[in-house]
Amino acid sequence: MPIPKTRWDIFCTVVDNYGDIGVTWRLARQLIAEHGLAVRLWVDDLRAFERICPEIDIHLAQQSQQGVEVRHWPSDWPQTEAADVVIAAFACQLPSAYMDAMAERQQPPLWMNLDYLSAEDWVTGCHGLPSVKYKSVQKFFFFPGFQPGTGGLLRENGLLERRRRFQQDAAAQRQFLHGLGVDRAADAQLISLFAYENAGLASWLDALAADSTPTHLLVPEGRILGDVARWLGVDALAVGDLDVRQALTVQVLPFVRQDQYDQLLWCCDFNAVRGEDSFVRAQWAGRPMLWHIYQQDEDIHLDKLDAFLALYTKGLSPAAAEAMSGLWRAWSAGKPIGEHWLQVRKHWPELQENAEQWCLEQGLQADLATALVQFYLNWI
Ligand code: TRH
Repeated sequence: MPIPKTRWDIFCTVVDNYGDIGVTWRLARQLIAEHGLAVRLWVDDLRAFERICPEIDIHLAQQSQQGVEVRHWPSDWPQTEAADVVIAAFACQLPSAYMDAMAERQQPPLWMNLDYLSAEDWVTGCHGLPSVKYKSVQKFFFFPGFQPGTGGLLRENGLLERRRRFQQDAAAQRQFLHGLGVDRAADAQLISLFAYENAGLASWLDALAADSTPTHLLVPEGRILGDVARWLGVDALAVGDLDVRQALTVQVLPFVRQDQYDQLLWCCDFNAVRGEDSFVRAQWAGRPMLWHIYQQDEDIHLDKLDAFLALYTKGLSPAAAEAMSGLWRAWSAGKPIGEHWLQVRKHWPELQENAEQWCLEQGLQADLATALVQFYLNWI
């Protein structure tokens, strides 16, 4: 059913890092490109936005980027008409004047909270349920997820086909990597490393350095660089630095634009990712991966980690599942992972197959943007 041309407002507060803006920026673009909607994206921190989209002018209150009307979300809220659909990303609190504007509309808008991603079972039961009400305006929970009955994952049309074509095109990969200053040795495995600070890193780098297979480790600049520098025995690292220790070549990359980051994941044999958005993108890369989960109070992130592992490893042999789970749990706890890595290497072909199979299975679900639009159509 074609969707009427509606206006959508997406609100994003950047709590920290890049996941909040990463998710909402992808969503806004997809709603426009694939569903023909008019989307405003309200962001309180344009500097974080600029890191993943360098065209952003951090001084502008309003600008158009790839069809998205990007608005700086100022502390003194301007009088604004409320949209037909309002998405508060990750439980952010809307400006009270905007809430009043929603309530004043003749036809109240559809108001949704786009929640954090979790593989836990309870998500299926809560997705789509009504939440609080403000005057006449009802808010709904919208949960992304991996299982039928959730809101699914962000996945643009044709993404998996593009990814496969790229992975089959050695010249395109070489050219892309060359653009980042990466010259991959033919026999080296390529690994990308995007993670929070992690005391377990040294043991992994020890294992990679001592390995008989050479590794080229690509590290986009960010929070893990201090641990990498310590292991290398250097004071600091900067973009472009390249150091070799035995079988391991470590190279620091610039923080690239979001689309390029996808391509980087597609090039690599193994991707260490974190948070939420890079975690999902590594799944679409169809390659074995390692997740550094975002830490939460009272260790509730560990339940999320186990819930995902239970789904992700269900197609694996018990030995491979145990190796993978051991690696992931140790990494997210900041424990040494050298031994776990060696275990995982024993099951490599199986893990590669599983990564592709998982990607295919997830690709059968409706994507998150389509699920949001469908939710709206059902609601009207
Ligand atoms: O940056 P993250 O850790 O983000 C988040 C936030 O901390 C958030 O508050 C928290 O709730 C969430 O994690 C769970 O990790 P994430 O989600 O992977 O976001 C990183 C974004 O940065 C993602 O969109 C990919 C993008 N990126 C680039 O565009 N270029 C790069 O070079 C790299 C390394 C990442």
